[in-house]
Amino acid sequence: SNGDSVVTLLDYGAGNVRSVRNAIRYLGFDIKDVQTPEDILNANRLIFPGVGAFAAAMDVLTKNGQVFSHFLACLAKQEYDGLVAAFCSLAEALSAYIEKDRPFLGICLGLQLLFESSEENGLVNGLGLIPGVVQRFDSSNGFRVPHIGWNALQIRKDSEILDDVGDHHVYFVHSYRAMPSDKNKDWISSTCNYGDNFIASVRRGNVHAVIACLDVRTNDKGDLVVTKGDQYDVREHTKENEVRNLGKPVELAGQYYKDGADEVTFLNITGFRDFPLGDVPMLQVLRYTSENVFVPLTVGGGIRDFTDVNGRHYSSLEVASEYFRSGADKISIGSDAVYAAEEYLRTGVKTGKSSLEQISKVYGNQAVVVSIDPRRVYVKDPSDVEFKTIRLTNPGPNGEEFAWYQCTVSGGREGRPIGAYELAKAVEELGAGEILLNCIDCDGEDDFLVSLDVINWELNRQGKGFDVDLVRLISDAVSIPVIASSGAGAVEHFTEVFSKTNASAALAAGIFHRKEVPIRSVKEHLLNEGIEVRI
Ligand code: 1PR
Repeated sequence: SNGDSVVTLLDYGAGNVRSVRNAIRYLGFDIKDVQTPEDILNANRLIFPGVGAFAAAMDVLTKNGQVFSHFLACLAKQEYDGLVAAFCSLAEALSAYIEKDRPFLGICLGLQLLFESSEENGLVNGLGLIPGVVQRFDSSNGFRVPHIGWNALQIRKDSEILDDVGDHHVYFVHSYRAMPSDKNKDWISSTCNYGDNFIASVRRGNVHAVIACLDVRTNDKGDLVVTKGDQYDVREHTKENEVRNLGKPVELAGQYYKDGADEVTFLNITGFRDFPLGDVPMLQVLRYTSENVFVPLTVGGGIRDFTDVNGRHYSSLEVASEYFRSGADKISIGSDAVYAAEEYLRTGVKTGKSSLEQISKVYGNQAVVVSIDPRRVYVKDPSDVEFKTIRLTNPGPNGEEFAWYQCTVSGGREGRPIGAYELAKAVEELGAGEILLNCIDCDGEDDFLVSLDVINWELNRQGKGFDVDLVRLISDAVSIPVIASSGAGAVEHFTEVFSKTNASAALAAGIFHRKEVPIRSVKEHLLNEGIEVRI
């Protein structure tokens, strides 16, 4: 019922795809046929066994697949994703689906259509996702065309889908192929030699990342330390009430890099009240870390316009530039993105002046992460609130079946009148390239010695896994990558979030700092569970 046993099949009626249907059923899956572009957007996994000619296939794909009655039905049911799909073609839905890095298998023409164009029927544009032109084999060198028969693949990069193919021999029947080039080399997973070395398979994306996060702040002695909160409270529950000190930022980042972290994130958690450019140690942490850590480094905290005590004004772009100059690959905006999204939703105008818009304009979307710090608000009836609610897997303390996720600023101190769903969609439009999705309810360790209140303890989600309801809501709402964060307590939690949601990466802090679970174990577990990771 949750779609886990279903494979969506894009059969546009041009040929025989029975063997593909049989194979899917043999593997124990049910088949859902694509009827509308919306079926593509809603698929959990999609197979496109292209058969026939390039031009005819593109013709079908680019026609508007929707009928007016479907549009009216969506309108009546207030299914707005359906409304969007009503205006898009199968080709647009397919491109959006693949660009979102959702599970996709294209076979034969289903692969060729991803290229820029094909010469099969004169020059016809393809979906343009992979650089290159599909051309006819050159028969002048003595090789018969079409190329028909079994041939061996030369594996170019790990592609587990080919591992079980006997001796890497597969059967070909085709006259057209795309050739490897500098522009598409990152895509190629295998080639085959038939007169020339053509592209036999491509593979990209859908590799999940594990990110180590270091929340950094100055402790009461003035040292910059890695700390970790419980639901964002970073002070020890002792008489001294000190800031929890879990180590030195540069050392820990280096350690996590060696342990196999795919990315490292620093969050300067008091940046909202301090001025980051005055925080020279933080910039030094970045400089030293980037000398030895060769995975992407993200830094967040305090990215906003600021006027110092001498009246000198610094723009958020200057703050971000200094972070980039010091070694950051991406910057992350928290509070300021909430204000920008609120204003955008209120006025409907993109002013271009927010930190988010300015930084993404100069450094590119891929360099701008928006960090969301939502808190769950239980409601009995979705119509009680103006924000997007979800039906909860685990009901609330008073049996509430719904919740919305309220965005906060200043490290969770202030709740704002905007939900995580509304924020995510707005910041995507304003230029965010990625979303770091925290959840205050799930953050940190479940310290039940402190919370002796039994009901609270039972409801406590800390260390019990990512908030799958929330991650699913947001990762389905936007087409930029979403990093799931908060609540990881065991290796299984990573598998859960990757298998049940469209998160591209998962971030954890506490379990790594407390040395409960090494990063390597997380990645080995994911690999054993069939989830692709970089080892
Ligand atoms: O608002 O632009 O100055 O950015 C401040 C940044 O600092 C935001 O990204 C915000 O998330 C972060 N932040 C502020 N206060 C805290 C705090 O903990 N008191 N930390 C804080 C956020 C949350 C996660 C954490 C995960 C995983 N930390 O990043 O690492 O919840 O933890 P877990 O695996 O132990 O559950 P601005």
